[in-house]
Amino acid sequence: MDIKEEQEFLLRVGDEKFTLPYREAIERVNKKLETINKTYSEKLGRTFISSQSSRIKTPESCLKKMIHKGYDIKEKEAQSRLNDIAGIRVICSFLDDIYRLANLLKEEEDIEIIKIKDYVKKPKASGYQSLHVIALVPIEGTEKRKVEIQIRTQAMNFWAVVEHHFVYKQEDKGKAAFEKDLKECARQIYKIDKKMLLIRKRMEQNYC
Ligand code: 0O2
Repeated sequence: MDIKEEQEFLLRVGDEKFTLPYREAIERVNKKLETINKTYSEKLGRTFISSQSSRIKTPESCLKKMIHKGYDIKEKEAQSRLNDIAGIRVICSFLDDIYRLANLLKEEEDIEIIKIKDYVKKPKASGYQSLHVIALVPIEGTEKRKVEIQIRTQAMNFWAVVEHHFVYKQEDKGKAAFEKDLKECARQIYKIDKKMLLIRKRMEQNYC
């Protein structure tokens, strides 16, 4: 491990020069999401996006991922390899809203969807469910940056936040004791999400 190389990487990736373009890309997508939410909440007669939040990945977290993936510890390598330096999380109430939103993002002309990871149809081994949309977003000049938009239901988010804190980010072996129960909870959450969607559809037929 080259400590000097790592320290330099941490400084560069934490520098405003590196992070500013990502902030611009996030701002651009956030604005799009706000417009989409306004239009579709009116159209659907209910809240479309319950909440949205964003973050820039910390230099330490970037470094950890680069080492884990075996990438060269270089700022340019981080920019081209890491999809989630800029991350936006969008929470919807219903399963079908996840795909509705992904399709709406595909229709946006100035952003290019480069990858979709469907952990709703195919959850991760942990039980993690979410739809990840990776978009290439233009910023000033000819520059572009990747933004990972994680779209999930409120129920999926409840699971993911708890699991992220107590298991996903933990290194100790003790976490194995919770994995089975968490997987079972993730399965129950999927069932509940499907049931809530059916109930909503029945209610819509009833009232509309
Ligand atoms: P953090 O701290 O949340 O930022 P890729 O190069 O895109 O193929 P990557 O990024 O490992 O490889 O892809 P993946 O597996 O889709 O994971 C991206 C992000 O999804 C993770 O970022 C987490 O935010 C989330 N995630 C993935 N798996 C799990 C899981 O099992 N549990 C929870 N709670 N979240 C998960 P980071 O950088 O790993 O972490």
